[in-house]
Amino acid sequence: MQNAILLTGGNMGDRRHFLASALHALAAQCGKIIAVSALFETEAWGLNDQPHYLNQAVELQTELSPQALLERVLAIEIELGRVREQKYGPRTIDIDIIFYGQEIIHEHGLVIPHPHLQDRRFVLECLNDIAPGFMHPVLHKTVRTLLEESTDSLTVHKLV
Ligand code: PH2
Ligand code: MG
Ligand code: MG
Repeated sequence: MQNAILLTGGNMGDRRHFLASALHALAAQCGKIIAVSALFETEAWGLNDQPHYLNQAVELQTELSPQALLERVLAIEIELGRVREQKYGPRTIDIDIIFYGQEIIHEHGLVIPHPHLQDRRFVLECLNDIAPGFMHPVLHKTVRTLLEESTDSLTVHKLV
């Protein structure tokens, strides 16, 4: 049994609906939901000529291995109608595994911790909302510290 932290996001269609559907599917298929962050409205990272995203962090307790969790998550994206087009381009739903306990994994298609989380304010703000004291197993810094040190200037707004 492990605690995994995932990030959901989307910037096409009814964003709240897609994030709520992803949360529901994660609870049904991947494990027990331990914590859910607020919704954050975030400026698009990577390709800037696209709508703002909604992002949310989800912590779950799971019996699935990291590989099995990734398979389920990719299947949920497809169930929810995701079509993969452009890298960093607009999407209805994206579900990324950010942390899997303190495990460090480098496999084709599966790198944990997520290799860019420390560069992206939109990820750090969502994580900080539910797990500020979580220690990054490679960088040996907490989420709170990574956020304090972030130089990403893209806007992130917590929705109430
Ligand atoms: N996801 C991306 C690329 N850029 N920007 C924001 N704000 N939020 C995302 O979830 C996001 C992004 C690729 O997965
Ligand atoms: Mg992503
Ligand atoms: Mg993804």
